[in-house]
Amino acid sequence: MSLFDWLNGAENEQEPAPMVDAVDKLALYQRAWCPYCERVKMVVGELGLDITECDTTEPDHLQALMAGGGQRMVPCLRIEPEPGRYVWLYESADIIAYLRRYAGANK
Ligand SMILES: N[C@@H](CCC(=O)N[C@@H](CS)C(=O)NCC(=O)O)C(=O)O
Repeated sequence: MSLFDWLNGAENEQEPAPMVDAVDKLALYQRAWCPYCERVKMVVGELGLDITECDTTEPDHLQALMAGGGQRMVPCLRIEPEPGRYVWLYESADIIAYLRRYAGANK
């Protein structure tokens, strides 16, 4: 990183999650009574996205989330940029930003 980048706070930038070209490459891990999940699901509805939802009160889904993402926290968006490779995106605000970017790129 150059001094210029460092002075501009580049060390705080996170690598953006990879974009996909189809909604079947996304899955939303969530559960009922989670306000952060509801926030994401409202945006999913607003954007008209038909995203698979995985309920983490089901043991198989919880196990997949913990094994893949490393935390049990929901919501988490599972992104499959290449067959069999998964990126797990936590944080409702980051998920919403990603979904808006996805909807803009896949009109
Ligand atoms: N900052 C996170 C907060 C998410 C959060 O706190 N989710 C709760 C459920 S509402 C959770 O999964 N907590 C951890 C746990 O239950 O193990 C976000 O905005 O997504």
